[in-house]
Amino acid sequence: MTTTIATQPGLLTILNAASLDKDIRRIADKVLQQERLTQEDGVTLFEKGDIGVLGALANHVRERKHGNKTYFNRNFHIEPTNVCVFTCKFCSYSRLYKNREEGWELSIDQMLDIVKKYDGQPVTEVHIVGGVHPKMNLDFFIELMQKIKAHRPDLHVKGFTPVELDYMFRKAKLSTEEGMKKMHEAGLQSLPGGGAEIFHPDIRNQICHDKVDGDGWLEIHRIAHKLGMHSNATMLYGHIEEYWHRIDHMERLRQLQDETGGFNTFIPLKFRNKQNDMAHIPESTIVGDLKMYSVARLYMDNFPHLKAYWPMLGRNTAQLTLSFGVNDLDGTIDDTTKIYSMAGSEEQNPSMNTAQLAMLIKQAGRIPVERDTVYNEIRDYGDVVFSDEELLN
Ligand code: V47
Ligand code: SF4
Repeated sequence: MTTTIATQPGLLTILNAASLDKDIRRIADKVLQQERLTQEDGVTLFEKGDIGVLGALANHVRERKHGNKTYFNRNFHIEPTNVCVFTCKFCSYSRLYKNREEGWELSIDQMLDIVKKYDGQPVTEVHIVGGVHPKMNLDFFIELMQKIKAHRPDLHVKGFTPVELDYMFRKAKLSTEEGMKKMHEAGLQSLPGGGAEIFHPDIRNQICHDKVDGDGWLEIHRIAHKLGMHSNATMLYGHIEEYWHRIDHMERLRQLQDETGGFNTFIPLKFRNKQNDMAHIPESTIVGDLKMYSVARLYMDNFPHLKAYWPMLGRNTAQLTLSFGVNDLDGTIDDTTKIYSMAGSEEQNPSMNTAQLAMLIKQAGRIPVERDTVYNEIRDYGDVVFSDEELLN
């Protein structure tokens, strides 16, 4: 095989092993030559690639793009409601509209109080995520964003998935373009990656048939990108989908990214099976998770960043992902997101202060770098020594 760029000695040893499958060797060569992988290559990586080869290749690409840096940002979440008109089978979080007594819904003032709790603290982003409540309409969220921006103009507002946006725009009888423009003007700056699940209708119709479909999800991100907004993309993996559904999902995202360049980050989300209608499905193994991250890094060649959400994976697996393609960790300060703890996330109290998160990254041999939502670097923590007090708080 030809290797024209500098490769780590460990990677070369692995790739030169006589026992290496010939298809994997061919795909590895493409990775080293920075050639795009086909969908068939992607499925082959899942089916035939062992964890050592996939990890070494993904790490090679990760270090080629980002060296040793691992990004994190300081954000907090607002969850306006857990009431939801939709019936996704994997969801442990939503309470159906008809069972409202079990649900919560926050007023605009209550949500502003959450924002005010962070006054004077160096957070850079608020992530608004929740269920789809029929009474929380476009005007309600426009008012919320205007008030957040009036209170704290420098706070980046990342919020609302295409699931919520599609519902709001339809109710307001607006086209997606008109609706997105209004949200953007009111202060919405980026879209998070949620609601993507698995795009292919064979799977989507079984796990979340009643919310926006794959094409609708992609169209809302396309329009957001055309308005100059950035966004993330997720994939809910490890349930009833097959490998080719994962590749199909990543292919649709890769094509949209070729068109717009508006995605920052890809976030594979591990399906957790507590308290939902898919509880009978076993969760993926740690090896399965690390293979997922590795293939994502290799296949999504036009996505700059690959993010792991540590409260869902647990701290130890999150550290491991940093050697399997991941260059960004999410879930920093005071992250009380209920959507995951209810689904059986590894961390029942998913909060880490900056020192603890930076230390977790350092212990994995990487350099922690604080970023803002669009990956401007704020501070390199490589040489920072934390006190015991900072680490214990
Ligand atoms: O779309 C729901 C997932 C997502 C379960 O963009 C579950 O920075 C696992 O997308 N097991 C919403 N996952 C959250 C999300 C997100 C999270 C962190 C950062 C960003 C970002 C986006 O949560 C849903 C769904 O895929 N989810 N139930 C479950 N049982
Ligand atoms: Fe509603 Fe989101 Fe849960 Fe689906 S995943 S039921 S859209 S809160």
